[in-house]
Amino acid sequence: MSDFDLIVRGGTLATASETFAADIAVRDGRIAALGTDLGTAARVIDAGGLLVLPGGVDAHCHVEQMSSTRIWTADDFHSGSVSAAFGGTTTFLPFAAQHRGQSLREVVKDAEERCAPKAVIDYAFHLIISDPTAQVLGQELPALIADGYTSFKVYMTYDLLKIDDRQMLDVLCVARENGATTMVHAENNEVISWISERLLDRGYGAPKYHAVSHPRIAESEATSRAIQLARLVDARLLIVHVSAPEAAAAILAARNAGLKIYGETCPQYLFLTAEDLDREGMEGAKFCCSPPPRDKAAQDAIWQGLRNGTFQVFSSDHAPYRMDASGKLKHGPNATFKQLANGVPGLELRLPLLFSEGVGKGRLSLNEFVALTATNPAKIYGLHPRKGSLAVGADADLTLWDPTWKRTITYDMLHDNAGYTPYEGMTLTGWPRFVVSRGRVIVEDETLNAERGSGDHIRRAPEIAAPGAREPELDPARNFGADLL
Ligand code: DUC
Ligand code: ZN
Ligand code: ZN
Repeated sequence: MSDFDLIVRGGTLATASETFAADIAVRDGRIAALGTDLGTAARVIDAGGLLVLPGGVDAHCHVEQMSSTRIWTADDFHSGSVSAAFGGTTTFLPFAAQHRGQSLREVVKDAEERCAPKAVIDYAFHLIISDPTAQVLGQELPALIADGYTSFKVYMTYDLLKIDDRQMLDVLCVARENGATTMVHAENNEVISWISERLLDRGYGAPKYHAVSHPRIAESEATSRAIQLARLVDARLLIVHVSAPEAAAAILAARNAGLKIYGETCPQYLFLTAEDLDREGMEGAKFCCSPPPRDKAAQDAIWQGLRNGTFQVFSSDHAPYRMDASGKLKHGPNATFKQLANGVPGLELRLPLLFSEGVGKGRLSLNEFVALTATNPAKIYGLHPRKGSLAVGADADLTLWDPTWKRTITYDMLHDNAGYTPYEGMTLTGWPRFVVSRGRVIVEDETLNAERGSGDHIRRAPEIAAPGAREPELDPARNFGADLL
């Protein structure tokens, strides 16, 4: 009889704050001991030369979700979670999306029933609120928050999803009073639709005009407005998928002013530019997402934001649509930019991209990488310390990372259903060798070993803050934006 189920021996452990050599022992799906000479185990993994990281937490992905224009994402909860696992992510937070007229409770039930039999990694759901009726605000939302649905996204753009400022204030107040976090897609809808109409009137419908119709000013104006609305009612707000330097600056200023404002960015804003939308024919449609990728200088500003405390969370915003009539080209092979489903895939490459180009190229420390991709999202969304940490008692969710493994990305090596990757041809150094979810080795030798439905729904609890309570400690040593002085 062994002491433990699993020992990971001889690796270098990295958390959001420390890097040290230790073995990890696992029992009943949890980390049972950290140290050396821990005893015997049913299975021992030699992690010599590998980094042992908390499994990634992807806090923003659209999986088995129908868009407001009734296009389903290419991934269901099986393919999406498999793809995430191969990329070193062991927990994801997809959306249970409300379309206007729907009951939130039914939306949640539907998402859960779809996900439970399919997911191979653990999960929790954010809500999307597009119809904040009196019934939703007064009854459904408070009840769902009490049941652990403690985060929700709202949109300031997209005709069928957007809420106005008054509705936003209502949602922020319900979030504050019930201990939840609001996430916002911040782009000015009037600016986008005004430019779009003028472009289309003049016959400019190619994919590249998607970027023209979503200018930086639309993003920064909405970001600043959202921050002021949250400030007015003292609510916690996270700005998702930030691409514009001016929006990043507004977030940083708000954080330095002590507001409960958080920021998220994504791979597409580090590795793609608006020029990608200008590829031959409809190729550019593969890169159409909102907000759109900007330019090289904006990429640099987003990297800076990852270092200086503007962004706490690095998510994929995985929104996979195939390049056919089921997805991006629902409106035909010559669809205008306004008719294209918005989104790019990214669940599987989120960690390898940030590790290779961030840690590998000296832009981020290993500990910052762990904080951005696992620990901070777990803390902000109420999953910590169970997820996002390497502590005794935490779930044994581990990614055993080979920092020297060099591979060139081709779509064939990935496991999602999008049919393409925007990152085709990039060579990255640093990939996961083993992925462990609650003590189960689910990826090994580039092979999946996980049953459909073996992922668990991780229940969260609302955070009822006492008056004057502090926000989660993410990195107390950080001097936000000191590099800008
Ligand atoms: N924009 C969104 O708001 N959601 C999904 C993907 C995208 O591009
Ligand atoms: Zn969005
Ligand atoms: Zn999104």
